[in-house]
Amino acid sequence: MHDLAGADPELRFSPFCWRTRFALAHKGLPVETIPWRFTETGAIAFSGQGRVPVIRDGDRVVFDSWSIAEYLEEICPTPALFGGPIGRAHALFINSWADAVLLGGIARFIVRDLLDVVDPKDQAYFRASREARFGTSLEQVQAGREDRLAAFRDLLPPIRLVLRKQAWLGGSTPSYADHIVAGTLMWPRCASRFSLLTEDDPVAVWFGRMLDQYGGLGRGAKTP
Ligand SMILES: N[C@@H](CCC(=O)N[C@@H](CS)C(=O)NCC(=O)O)C(=O)O
Repeated sequence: MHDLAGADPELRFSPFCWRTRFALAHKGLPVETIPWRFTETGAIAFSGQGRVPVIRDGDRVVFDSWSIAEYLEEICPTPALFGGPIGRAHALFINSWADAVLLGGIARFIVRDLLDVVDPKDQAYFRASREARFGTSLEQVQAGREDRLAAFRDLLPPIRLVLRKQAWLGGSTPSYADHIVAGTLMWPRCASRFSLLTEDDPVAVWFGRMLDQYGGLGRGAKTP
């Protein structure tokens, strides 16, 4: 698996790669991760596109975290990531919500911090591409973040309400829905020292339990 890394090759902070790491661990499938930097497009050219995660399983190459989850479910049905077509359809909603709402929300708190952890050879590309996306400097995007925390936390009631009724987004055990949201929260955890959640937030408590799943895969991940 080609996995986004920082200047420190042990620092892995891609929210999409973390979704895949959790899904592979859920299936009990061993994985060798290969650190990848933004400007190393040649290293994943074999996949026909320029983003990670990319996995190679024998002759099969699969990219895009959602497609990888579908592939893993096909080759290794148990333990399930989705629990059937309806579960998969619901997980697709979570994936879209995480991409459209959570990632964009989190980016505004950590995008300048990311510049400090990406590999020096990636820094110019990272700044230019993200500043073009936001239409302003990374410093300006991140400015005043303490004042914006309450609005970010107000995005999370859909998760809190579910966790009030059940231990995991997947019900009595974690499912790919848990991997999507936890993978997304691995991004700020592994790229920044800024805390988005209070310790007593039910989302933080659930995330703590996710960090301890799969032999403490998330808990053991390097942080800045
Ligand atoms: N929809 C893709 C998104 C993958 C993606 O955007 N990955 C980022 C790393 S977090 C990337 O490779 N970006 C390359 C770039 O920005 O040049 C997925 O779910 O895997």
